[in-house]
Amino acid sequence: MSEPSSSTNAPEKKKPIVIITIGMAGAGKSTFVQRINSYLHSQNPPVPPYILNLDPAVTHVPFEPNIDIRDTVNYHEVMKQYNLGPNGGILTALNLFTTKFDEVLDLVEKRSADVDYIILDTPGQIEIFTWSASGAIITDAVASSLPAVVAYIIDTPRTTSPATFMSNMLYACSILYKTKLPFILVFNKTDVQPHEFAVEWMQDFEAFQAALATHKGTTDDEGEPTYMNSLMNSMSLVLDEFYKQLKVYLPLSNLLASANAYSNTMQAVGVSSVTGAGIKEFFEAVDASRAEYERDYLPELKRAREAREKTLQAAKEDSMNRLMKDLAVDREQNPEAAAADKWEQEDEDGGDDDDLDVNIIDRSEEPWPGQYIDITRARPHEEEHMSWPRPG
Ligand SMILES: Nc1nc2c(ncn2[C@@H]2O[C@H](COP(=O)(O)OP(=O)(O)OP(=O)(O)O)[C@@H](O)[C@H]2O)c(=O)[nH]1
Ligand SMILES: [Mg+2]
Repeated sequence: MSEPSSSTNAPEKKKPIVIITIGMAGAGKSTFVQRINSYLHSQNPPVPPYILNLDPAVTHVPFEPNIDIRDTVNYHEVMKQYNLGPNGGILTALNLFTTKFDEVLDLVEKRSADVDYIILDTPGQIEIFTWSASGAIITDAVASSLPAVVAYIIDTPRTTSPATFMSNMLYACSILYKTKLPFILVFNKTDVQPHEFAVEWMQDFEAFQAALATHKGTTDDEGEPTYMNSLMNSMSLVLDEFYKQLKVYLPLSNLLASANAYSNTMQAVGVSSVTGAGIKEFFEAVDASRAEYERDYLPELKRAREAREKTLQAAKEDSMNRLMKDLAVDREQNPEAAAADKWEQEDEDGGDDDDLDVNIIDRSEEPWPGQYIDITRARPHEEEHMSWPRPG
């Protein structure tokens, strides 16, 4: 009855896509987040993103985060209270924050009608996010409710040596396989060092082999190839498989039209967070990732959920069967005790099954210590300034 355009507009609003920035310390993650933030604000009309800062130890972030881990957990207090060093402190702060991540997700989901991009800036020490339980919980929680993509930030000037380049790519490879999310290799700082060498190495296996051969340290004093050389050669064969899925975004967008046609898991783009070069291409890669998330990640997620539910159901049935068997054996062995066990009959008129049901329901309704960790109540401390994130 009403105009079709107005009635279809609202349901057609795409879900926002979550950009998870990950990268080695100092690769330029925060500067990159600032750059994409200002790029999105400068669009016509502006599309302000929703930003989460997950680095508890940072003293200054070059953007205004909508949710900031530092509002929730005081990193210095955590270090003091738990007697931890800087990395343990960051990890524990992230763990504490993760216990309340459901509330964060609620806030994010509430805003998803108004925003197109949600950006996560992660702690400087890459392994704290990529190899901790909290990092995995946050990534999975986000990716199971919204489309998500990993932006792997690479410090291009620092990866010009073949060995460093390969270690960085192996790390990228491990994160890709761990998260299984669409992946964008963001070669940052191209104002200092253009990333063409990296594209060549990824696309031309022989070019990388040639670079390896001339690299110092790959031959010993007598000119014989070292152990390092043969290790790097075999590693580069592994990476060649990883690169096969690569699509490279060049600033010549007419090249992209044909490239978009084939399926891929990984994209590469060169940017400068300082000058803003390549940011447009980065967003083209993000848009392509949304389709990939829906095509590859979502069905896999559904399959995993169904499998988990089946396993849970089977485990429940199994433990119930074992409980019933144990009860039967118990009664057989102690007929007197079973007869004297009047509690059941007094308490409940129904059969055994009903009695068990009542117990389960009672337990689940009662709040019990392991059910929910309230960090503010669990460790009351006057100096612990934990407050809850303010919606932006
Ligand atoms: N020339 C140049 N410098 C950059 C670029 N991006 C970041 N930087 C510099 O790299 C340094 C580190 O940048 P950050 O954004 O703090 O890096 P980060 O990855 O967030 O660092 P941590 O969170 O501490 O690991 C800063 O001095 C930035 O100015 C870039 O595109 N070009
Ligand atoms: Mg940072």
